[in-house]
Amino acid sequence: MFNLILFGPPGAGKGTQSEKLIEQYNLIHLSTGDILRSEVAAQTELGLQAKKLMDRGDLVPDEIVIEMIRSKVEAGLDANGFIFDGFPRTVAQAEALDILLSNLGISISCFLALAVDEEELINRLLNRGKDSGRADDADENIIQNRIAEYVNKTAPLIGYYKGQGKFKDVVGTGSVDDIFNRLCESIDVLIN
Ligand code: B4P
Repeated sequence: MFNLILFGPPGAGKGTQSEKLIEQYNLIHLSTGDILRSEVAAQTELGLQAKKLMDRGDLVPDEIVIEMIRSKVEAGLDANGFIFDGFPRTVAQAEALDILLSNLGISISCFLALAVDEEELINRLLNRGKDSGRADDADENIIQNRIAEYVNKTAPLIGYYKGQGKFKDVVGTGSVDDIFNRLCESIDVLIN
């Protein structure tokens, strides 16, 4: 299996690029943001709990997202591989993912990090907020909180995956197609 973590700060384009990568490489897309938003839309107990945190731009507790991912991975083991989009977001999530995958006899193949500067991130998210209906895109203070959560809790994953020799950074600015081509170049080196 080829198992990719697509990493980056909020608004880096993880969701945008994952949509294209799953087509190109026939992978299963696992976005914890999308899964959480579908729980919110279905008004499940988990969704109601998560909504308050997401609307403020805070991370949802590790135990919740780890359990969500566990069931999706176990259900998708006959696929070519997975793209993890927005997960892991803390070192505890990364450690839990390593244990989950190793118990299933698989592992992360690479960790591609989209690099985008803060001004561009804020512009993209405010822009999406105009018509997405997402409360976490509507207000610059909430976006700043999401970026702070990223810096404090998520960015340490770069060191974690560098330690495993799986880290590769990719310029995340420019056209969607240019960024996609850069990601494909990094992936093709690994799978060919
Ligand atoms: P996510 O849904 O993961 O969202 P994201 O970080 O906002 O976005 P992404 O990087 O995917 O950006 P996108 O492609 O959409 O998380 C939302 C919330 O869920 C979190 O704040 C947290 O509360 C919770 N959550 C999720 N996972 C969690 C976890 N593991 N643990 C705890 N909590 C968790 O792109 C953004 C915008 O930029 C779009 O409008 C897009 O069109 C635009 N764009 C993309 N590429 C562009 C380009 N090249 N040029 C210009 N614009 C571009």
